[in-house]
Formats: sequence, C-alpha cells, structure tokens
Amino acid sequence: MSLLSKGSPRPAKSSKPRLYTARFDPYSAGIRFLLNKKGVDYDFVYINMQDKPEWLADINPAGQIPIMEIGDEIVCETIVIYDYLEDKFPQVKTQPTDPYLKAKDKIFIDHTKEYLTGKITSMVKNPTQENIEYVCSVLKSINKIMGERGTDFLGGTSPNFVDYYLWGWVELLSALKAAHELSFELDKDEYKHYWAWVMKMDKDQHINNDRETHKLNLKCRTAFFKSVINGSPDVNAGL
Ligand SMILES: N[C@@H](CCC(=O)N[C@@H](CS)C(=O)NCC(=O)O)C(=O)O
Repeated sequence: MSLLSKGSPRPAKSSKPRLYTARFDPYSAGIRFLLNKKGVDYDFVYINMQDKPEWLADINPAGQIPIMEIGDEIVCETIVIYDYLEDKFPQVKTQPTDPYLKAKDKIFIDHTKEYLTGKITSMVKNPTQENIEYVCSVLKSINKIMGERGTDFLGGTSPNFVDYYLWGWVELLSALKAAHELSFELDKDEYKHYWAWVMKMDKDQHINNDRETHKLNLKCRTAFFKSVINGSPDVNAGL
C-alpha cells in the first residue's frame, strides 16, 4: 500500500468507498472497524501526516484524516463519518435506533473526545504523572458507565460505534506504557467492567481483521511511538 506524501498526485476515484487513513491513527481505526463490521467493501489510502499531500486540504480544509469518499461525496470528521455510514449502509446497525440510547451514546463519545483523547495524545510525548492519573480517572468513569449498562459491550451484545471509537484510543495505552516503560496498572477489581470489555474487544473479529490488514500489533505500535518520541515518526514501523 502506497503512502501519499507532499508531491504525490491525488489518486484516481475508486469504484469502491475509500477511506483516507493512516496506519496508527486512532480516529481512522474506529472507522475501519466499523466499515469491517458493516461488511463494506472499501479501499483505503495511507496519508503521510508528517508530510501531507497538497490536495489533502482540498478535500478537508482542516487537513485532517479520516476522510471518507464515496463517488463524489466526501465526508470528514470522525463522528460525522459514523453517522454518514450508518445512513449509507443501514443493513448492519452500529448505532441505537432508540432516540434516548442514541443520545446517551453521543454524549459518551462527546465526553470521550473532550476528556480522554487529548490526554492520551499528550501522553505520547508527556507521560507525566498528572496525565496518567487523569487518564486513569476518566477510565474509572468509563468503567462505571460500563457497569451501569450491564452489557458485554457499550453497544449491548456486540460492539457498536461507541465501542469502536473508544477502542481506537485505549488500544494505544499498552504501547504507550511499553514505549515509555511506564509502570502504572489499572487494578483488575477496581476497573473490572473496563477489563471485561477490553478482553472481549480484543477478540472482536473486525478489530482483528484490521490488525491483519494494517499489520498492527503491540510491537509495531510501540516502535511507532518510540519513533515519535525520538522526533522522526516512522509510519512503516514494524512492516
Ligand atoms: N476532529 C477530527 C480530528 C481528526 C484528527 O485530529 N486527525 C489526526 C489524525 S493523525 C490528524 O489528521 N492530524 C493532523 C493535523 O491535525 O494536522 C475528527 O474527529 O475526525
């Protein structure tokens, strides 16, 4: 799979839905899991976010990924993409149809975005005690919500868009721990709902398909984070 950087021409339109993504991007990862779950036959291109192609700004003025392209339709912003895919490919549901449950899931995503994702991103370069404690406290609230829902997944009996969004981020934690040689542990009892969820998500076939497609595992994630910490991100880490 080619990596598109500054100077790379924009690829020709695809007859399939196309995701502009990056191997290690947690926002894109959630979208990829969801596309797999919906059984969408899609293709993807890797964007070099350290040296972006000029045309990226034409398809998303924010210059960010993920971006979904289906024919002439181009949609950016992760949460908007989830909604778009739900409407576009309704056969396999990944969001509640009940308005209240849907509202609760949207609030969950909003809070995850507000309190967790930025802190995990900060931990890549600054794994300070303060950042670690903050992330642990947010995961504790998530553990509580999981306990209150009382289901295997946030989405009920199988993962939905909220599970996949969250997984894209929490999956990074073990690689961050390894890259920085951090010793913090989330207690198995105190975080028992969270751990039960982690064990089940780790076995999800759509997540595992994605790991295979993009050659992702703890070792290459750790190598990627080490390269980021050293100032020269290696998007091909582990390939
Ligand atoms: N609000 C966007 C944020 C996406 C985002 O931050 N993507 C990262 C993935 S690496 C990115 O494109 N960063 C490059 C940049 O912001 O210049 C979303 O939810 O999709």
